[in-house]
Amino acid sequence: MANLILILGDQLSHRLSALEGADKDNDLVVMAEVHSEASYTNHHKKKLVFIFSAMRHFVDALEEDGWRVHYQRYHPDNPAQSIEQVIAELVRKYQPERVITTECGEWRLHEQISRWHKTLGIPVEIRPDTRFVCNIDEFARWADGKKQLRMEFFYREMRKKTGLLMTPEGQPEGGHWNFDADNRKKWTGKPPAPTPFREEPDTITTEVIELVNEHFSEHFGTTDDFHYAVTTEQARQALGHFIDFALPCFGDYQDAMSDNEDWLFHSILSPYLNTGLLDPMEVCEEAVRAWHAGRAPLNAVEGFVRQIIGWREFVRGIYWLLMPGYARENRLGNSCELPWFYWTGDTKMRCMHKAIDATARNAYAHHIQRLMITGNFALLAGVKSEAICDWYLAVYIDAFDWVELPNTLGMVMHADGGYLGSKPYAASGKYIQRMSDHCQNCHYRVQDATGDRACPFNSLYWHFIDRHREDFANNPRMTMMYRNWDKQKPERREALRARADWVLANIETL
Ligand code: FAD
Ligand code: DLZ
Repeated sequence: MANLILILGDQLSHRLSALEGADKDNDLVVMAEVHSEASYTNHHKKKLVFIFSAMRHFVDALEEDGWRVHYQRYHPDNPAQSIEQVIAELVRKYQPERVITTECGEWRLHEQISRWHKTLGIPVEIRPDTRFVCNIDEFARWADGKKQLRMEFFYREMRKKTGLLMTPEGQPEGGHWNFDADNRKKWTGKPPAPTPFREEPDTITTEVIELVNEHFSEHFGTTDDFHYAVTTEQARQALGHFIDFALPCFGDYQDAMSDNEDWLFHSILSPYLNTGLLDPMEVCEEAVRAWHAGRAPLNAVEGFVRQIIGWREFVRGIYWLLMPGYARENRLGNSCELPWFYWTGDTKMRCMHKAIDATARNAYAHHIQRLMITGNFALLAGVKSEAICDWYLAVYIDAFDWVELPNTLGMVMHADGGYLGSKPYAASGKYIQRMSDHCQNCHYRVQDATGDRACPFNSLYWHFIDRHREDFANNPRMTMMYRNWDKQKPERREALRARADWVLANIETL
């Protein structure tokens, strides 16, 4: 045999670089469901179903296409329980010339694979992951010499590089790079939010659901009502569904939250993008086509494209630029344990309950819930970075280290000292009230900052500002917050501190 071609569970693309130029008659594609990948975090049960089912469907498609595939289905008694053990077994059995693979999405596994030439005595060729618009070296060149990295400037480079939403003269369509100012509307039920795309489980998915329920019953969440796409064809239908029904309002309600709607106008495409079922350029081009056809406004399409060729590429660049040290950053010195209600949703804070409950049911919460509800609370309470990062890695169907870590540690927790974001997204209950209808159904009173029923976000917000004066007082984007804090009467500041101390001491009871 010539080569082993290793394809990981988040590399399910027929155009994967590892497959380029391969010899279908002699090379062997290797894919494996293994305990080590299924258990490095407390993966949501729906994430396990999604990955295993998508892997199984992908193998069927490869075989139909004439590839020879070695596929290991999960069983707790399999002798090989890690990717490395699977490869080691096959190296012994077939003595291939080399292992070919595509850059993986996580430092942990990347380190292991990079050592296989020593540990397994086999040459390993790691090819660049061409599923991204910007490769790792290109990002490093862009970042070189910059003190702070700003997504907005990186995004403009990606717009120029891809030509997306650019005029023939090289100018941004509509005369602006960014239409975010138009994208901050509160949603009050109209227009109605579309029902999300649904794919009912087929035989393969049903089998996997049984497997996950049997062997991963202790994992977070539920397999009930699994309806995600598990093939490229289905994921393309999900993309079409988004373009037809949600994209037109995506921009307007991008920052909105609702007590009654889990998905609002979001695309729910991240699981497919992150596993290779969809290609980012294909997705953006489809959205731009909708704009050209007059089926979606520019603020929506630009906002959507920015998330994908801007934020998504930017966080990946930062991950590979700064790992492995990045994962250990905790610059705000946080020491609070993750409150248990992050796992149960059992809290009287309505917004937190709603975000965590949706997460447990769907393995999904939209960006603003992740950033401004569960993330904001962890930031204000000073939860340990490692603990909150591990939570985000576990609970979402789209969570992979390269994208989860910079979003959580950098964007939410500001634990990297502001490398990713120029200021922390700290916000009081007022923001949640402005962007949602949660507060009107909450046990706590959003208009109060002190007293037994005061919204915990309010006093925690001021506590955060107060305790991090040294970190932020000189940040020009935070000047106003310090001015507001300083101009409050000393008794008021004491009362806010006391309420926040109580909240922190009794966090499990909130
Ligand atoms: P939409 O709102 O429809 O956005 C369209 C696409 O843009 C998404 O599918 C996604 O691919 C991309 N995108 C949007 N925002 C970001 C972003 N900040 N970073 C990277 N890509 C982005 N996204 C993940 O894919 N995996 C994660 O593990 C993840 N963890 C997160 C953790 C925290 C604390 C926060 C604040 C954000 C995280 N995000 C993560 C980013 C974002 O919340 C999700 O990509 C988005 O909610 C996915 O839902 P959607 O497909 O409906 O997105
Ligand atoms: C997430 C995941 C899970 C749950 N299981 C597997 C698996 O059994 N086999 C596999 O090849 N990949 C799996 N994955 C995806 C990997 O964890 C992912 O490739 C790495 O974290 C790098 O992003």
